[in-house]
Amino acid sequence: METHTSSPQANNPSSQVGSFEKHPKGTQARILLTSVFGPYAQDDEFGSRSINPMELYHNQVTRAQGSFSLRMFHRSWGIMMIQANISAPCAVLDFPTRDDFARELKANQYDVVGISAIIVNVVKVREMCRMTRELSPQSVIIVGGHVAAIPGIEKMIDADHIVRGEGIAWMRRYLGEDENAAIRHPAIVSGMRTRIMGIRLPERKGSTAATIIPSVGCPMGCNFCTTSAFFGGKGKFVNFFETGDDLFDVMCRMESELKVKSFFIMDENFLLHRERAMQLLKRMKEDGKSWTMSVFASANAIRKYTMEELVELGVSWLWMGLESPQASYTKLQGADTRELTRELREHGIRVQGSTIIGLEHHTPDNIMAEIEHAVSHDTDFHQFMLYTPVPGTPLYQQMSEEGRMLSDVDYADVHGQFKFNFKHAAISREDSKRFLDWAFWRDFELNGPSLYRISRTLLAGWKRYKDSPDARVRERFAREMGRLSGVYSSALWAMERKFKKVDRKVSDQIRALRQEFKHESGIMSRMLPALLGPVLLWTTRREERRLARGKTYEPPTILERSNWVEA
Ligand code: B12
Ligand code: SF4
Repeated sequence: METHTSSPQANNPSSQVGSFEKHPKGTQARILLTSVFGPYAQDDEFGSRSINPMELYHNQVTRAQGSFSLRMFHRSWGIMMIQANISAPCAVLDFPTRDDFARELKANQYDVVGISAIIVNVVKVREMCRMTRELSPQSVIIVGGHVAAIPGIEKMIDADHIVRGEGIAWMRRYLGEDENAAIRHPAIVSGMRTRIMGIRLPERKGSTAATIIPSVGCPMGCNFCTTSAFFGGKGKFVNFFETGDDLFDVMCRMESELKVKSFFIMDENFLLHRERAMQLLKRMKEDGKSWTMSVFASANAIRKYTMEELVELGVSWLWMGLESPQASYTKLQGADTRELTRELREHGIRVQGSTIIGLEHHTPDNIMAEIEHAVSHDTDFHQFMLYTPVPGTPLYQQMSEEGRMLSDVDYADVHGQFKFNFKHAAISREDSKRFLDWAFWRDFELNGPSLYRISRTLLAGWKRYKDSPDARVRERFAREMGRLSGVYSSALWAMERKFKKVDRKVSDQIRALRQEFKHESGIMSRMLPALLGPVLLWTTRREERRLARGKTYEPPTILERSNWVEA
């Protein structure tokens, strides 16, 4: 594994609080790796917050879209990666309840209990350390993940090791294994229990993308970015798969193990590494792979590619930081993000924009115009986040030095979806939430449900590429159209009716798109809306009533063992 770092730990991307000693049992040690306990989408004394559910879209992207919000859970990939790369007997416990965690501790004599968490969940970590000391006193407690960046964390929780940064190398070292051995990528289904318009989508093998994690960190080093800071900051990151060939091999393995052709590439700035991406494309072409990829990339990285290259690579969903038109981030320099978004969508690439509310130059007078500008990108999805100084980042350091951090804000509320945790020059804490909520609402009001928008982008891509001379590209769009056109048309049928009374303009736009789908679809897909449309309209209305009654969703508890021998 290569570490792109020139930090004091030149060949040691992770650091820790406390002294380092290998575990005496080495690879014979029995290990439990766990995420923090739920339930999550509720307000409680352990730091759960109803506004902060364990859902990507509903938490920070489509949360104002009611029954049209995309609901979905993702596993805790960090501990899955660690489990796949150690040879000790290991159990991963994902999304336990407190009872599940207690039961697992009592049922097995664990030598090591590893807890993975982010900053908002620090109180849960404290409770889990307490429970481990009580129920499994022989266990060494190791805490890793972003929570480790909290200043003074060692005094807040009772753990033996607190690991900052990359955890695979650290854990291998701790168990006396070769920390530089090649990374084994686990088979990860990217999402589960997907729900939209009041129905849960069937989970057939191959129907959901596989997650691939090529690297952690990002060398761009934006001042607020915790992922970049946690893995070394500006100029640094940790690569798990160095070359396009390495990535191609992993993807081929996932294709056959999980029966997928679609990949969610969990790399903060995948397109930045052009050489690797182009080498991957070369291999894809040689082997006739018609894959689909969802990637994160900054505008400056996207600009390194032609639209044709992106389409040939199979990029079909792209998460791009828009931040603000006034922002001076290097990643945005020279980019007309509105024009770029339009172009990407015309080529069938769904764009998820990300905008920051409460940057330094924002004032009550200019913020509405900035939100309007963000919304005018008409992206397929839009994430809004408060400007948030998070421990470990350059921004946090700067705000602390300027004495602007608010000392009485609970870490459980530092997630960017509530209120400022610092003193802003012009916007009050209360107003920060109002502006944030308004941004979500405005995007929904103006651009309609994201489901409508992604249907439109798919259709644009299909019309452009259905006769493409490149068979791989043709096949990809035909596959997506074949799989989705009937379902999308049915959803559009229901949406059109749903919006008739609320917003006539949006309803008419949806209708026009539905007609286009009808024109482009096969006979089955043309007939489906008459049957499925009314069902979706009914489930949508039922879901609305449920949500109004306060219904929330929680991920299932999952336990997976590897190299296991019963004690
Ligand atoms: C997937 C994801 C989620 C999933 C959560 C899935 C889950 N099961 O927890 C969802 C979408 C639900 C989610 C929600 C939230 N998330 Co989130 N999420 C991510 C994301 C995109 C990927 C995480 C990942 O798998 N990375 C790849 C793995 C390999 O890296 P890793 O997890 O960091 O693990 C490595 C090390 O940290 C370490 N490690 C991790 N655990 C352990 C344990 C031990 C024992 C050891 C030794 C080492 C170790 O080793 C691993 C391998 O190197 C990251 C961004 C990112 N790129 O990392 C944000 C991120 C982790 N999320 C973040 C935040 C803030 C949130 C939310 C608060 C939402 C929000 N408003 O943004 C909520 C919280 C929900 C809740 N109630 O807890 C922040 C964390 C900030 C911080 N400093 O704490 C991140 C970094 C995004 C960001 N840049 O702001 N998230
Ligand atoms: S480009 Fe994105 S991932 Fe990279 S440092 Fe900036 S915000 Fe973080």
